[in-house]
Amino acid sequence: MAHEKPKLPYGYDALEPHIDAKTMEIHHTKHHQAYIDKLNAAIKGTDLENKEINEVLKDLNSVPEDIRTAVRNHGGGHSNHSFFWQIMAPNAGGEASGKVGNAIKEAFGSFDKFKEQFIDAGVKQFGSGWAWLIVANGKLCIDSTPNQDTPVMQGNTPILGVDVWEHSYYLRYMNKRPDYLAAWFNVINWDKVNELFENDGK
Ligand code: MN3
Repeated sequence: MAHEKPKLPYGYDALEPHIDAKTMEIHHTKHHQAYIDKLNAAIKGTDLENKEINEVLKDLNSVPEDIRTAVRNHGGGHSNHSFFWQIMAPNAGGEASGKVGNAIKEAFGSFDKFKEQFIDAGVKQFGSGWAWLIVANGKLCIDSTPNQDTPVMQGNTPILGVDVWEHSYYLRYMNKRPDYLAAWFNVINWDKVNELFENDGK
């Protein structure tokens, strides 16, 4: 089964004014689709075609060497963007609530301290990549990855992640990545983050 792009669970303009409709449309229809097309081309005719993408990314060393880089980059891109659409929502944002809200306070001292450190991780990720909130060995941590790498590749569980590739913010924020990251906190879908957190809680 070839990989397919998940439908965006809201309209392209639903995250305005924080994330503009044009960026959302190009990001979803062009960038995400390109990762999927290149991933499908790389794994065509191999047994990887029938595996969940995160199962493949967890064990990159077992991917044949001639397609490993393509699977890492484009499979990572497919996984990361499928995740990204879900952890944003209209009429969302604000302080984290529920179990993850409590866990964030416990791990970082306060929500504001968490927000500051998370934005800092996104700002300091040199070049393209992602900033993450992950569960690693049962503990909440902030992480960042270059390119389309994902914490899944290290065996960790992302519960929140933000794309800091320029294509995710340049039309509205131009070179001001910190402004994009601050605005992005207004569209975080904490209900979904709680669901991801509780599922990993076992
Ligand atoms: Mn992107």
